[in-house]
Amino acid sequence: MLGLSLTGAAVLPLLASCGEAERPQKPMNILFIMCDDHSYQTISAYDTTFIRTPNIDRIAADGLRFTNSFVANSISGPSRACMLTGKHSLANGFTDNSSSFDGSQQTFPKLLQQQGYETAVIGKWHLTSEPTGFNHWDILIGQGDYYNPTFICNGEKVQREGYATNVTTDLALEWLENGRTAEKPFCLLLHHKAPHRTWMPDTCDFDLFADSNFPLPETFFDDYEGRLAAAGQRMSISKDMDLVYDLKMADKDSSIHSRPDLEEWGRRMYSRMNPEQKKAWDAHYDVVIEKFKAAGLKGKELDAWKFQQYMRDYLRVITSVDRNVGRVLDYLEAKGLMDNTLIVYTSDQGFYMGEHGWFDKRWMYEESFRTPLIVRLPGGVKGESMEMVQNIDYAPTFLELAGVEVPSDIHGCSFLPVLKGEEWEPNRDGVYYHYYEYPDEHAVKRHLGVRTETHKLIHFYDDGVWELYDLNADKHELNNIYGKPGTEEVTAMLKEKLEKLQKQYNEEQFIAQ
Ligand code: SGN
Ligand code: CA
Repeated sequence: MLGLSLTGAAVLPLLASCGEAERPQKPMNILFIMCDDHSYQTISAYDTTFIRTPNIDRIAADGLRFTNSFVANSISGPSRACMLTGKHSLANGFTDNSSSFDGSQQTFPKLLQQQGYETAVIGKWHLTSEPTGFNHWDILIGQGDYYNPTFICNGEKVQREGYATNVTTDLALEWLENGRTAEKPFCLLLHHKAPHRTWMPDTCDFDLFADSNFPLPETFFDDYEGRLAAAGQRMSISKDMDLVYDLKMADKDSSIHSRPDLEEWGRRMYSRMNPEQKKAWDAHYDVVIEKFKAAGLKGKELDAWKFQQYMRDYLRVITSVDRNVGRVLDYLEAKGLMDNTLIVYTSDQGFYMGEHGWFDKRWMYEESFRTPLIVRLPGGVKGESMEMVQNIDYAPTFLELAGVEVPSDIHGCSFLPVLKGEEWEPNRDGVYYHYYEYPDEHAVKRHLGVRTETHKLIHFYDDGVWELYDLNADKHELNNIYGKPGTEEVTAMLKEKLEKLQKQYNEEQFIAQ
């Protein structure tokens, strides 16, 4: 027997349909789909400016779309560690991408296993140490590759032919069909590499968006006035997005050059492809390269071209993600699993689609602090939620759903009541954020802060610089009003909230003196 607790509203639905009213069903399965760097701006359930994502929207149509969904630390490894543990970065020990996850600590997959769940992680892992708490794991190495990626499957290296998003989905479907024990509830972490830099599309998607002309974000030519850290960053589409590496302008007579190390990396990624993939790649990019060379763009025209080219590839990669999400949903439908599976779609953080002139993430500014979160609970509410949830809340939500008592050392707060349309009292007043990775290639200074429904206070503590934004009056966060007359009261109130949260999360050492 599974030793499962089947009491309480947490286990939905309790009764089987089709006249099996006497026999309680097993607890809800959990399918946790996560992409890497997928912006909410490029999911049509959130925003239709750039793309339609009909399959991700299928989850939203039958579930809840969180508008105010935040991460605790906007970068891959740390974000994943926050999700697994339900704890902020300092407490879980994985503060930046150079860390190694201490796999001996408590995680939600381990607690689910103890409750009788079968657990698996397939795709991007990015936590350096080997996964623990999983019956099955098949992970990409580090960032993983788009073409013919190498995985580590339960400890064994395996290279697999094909495009990462398709291959990862194949592996997930194979595990669902033949790998798991059908009698047990499952928890599957299906974590894609896509759409991480350098946004390499699948060969079948090259023709998409070829004639699109995307609107430049209002803040594309931001001058960073009043924001010292933003002015010092290195993630600008204009200055830092590489023609050869990021935008694939490696011409055959080598007349276009960029940063030598990045050119080398670009060549390495190309060399991973098989002859057929290379042929399709060349047939597409060679034409774009010739047009680009003939145009001889400079200055703002060149910047705008880079933005268009970036968006085209990024959106092609998203198209493949969406198609593969559709394959998984079709499978669940065909197998009758939709009524007994919680489906989550999210990203490890948000991403800049040219806002402030940027790509990448890391900042506590909205585009990277917010992350898409769509959750379909069978029998749960549908529509949009404005509750301020955070990725440390996923673990306690899954645990409550499974009927596991949430350990008291978990920082996050289960939002299962929100999914059921009930009142929600989170265990915090405001959302806390802390980013640690400096120095780094994108030169984002360490910072922490608190966000409420109306304001955001950020402390770049290595430089003793504060920023304050009124989110209602200044949705693009262009006007830092810290220290301006009239802000004394709101600043004091936010500093108090910040200090309280730092104490709650045992981060006293970072309290500003
Ligand atoms: C790589 C990327 C960076 C990116 C980090 C972190 N460079 O280093 O642009 O910020 O990953 O991304 S790349 O040349 O290797 O593409 S994360 O989402 O995995 O944390
Ligand atoms: Ca990421």
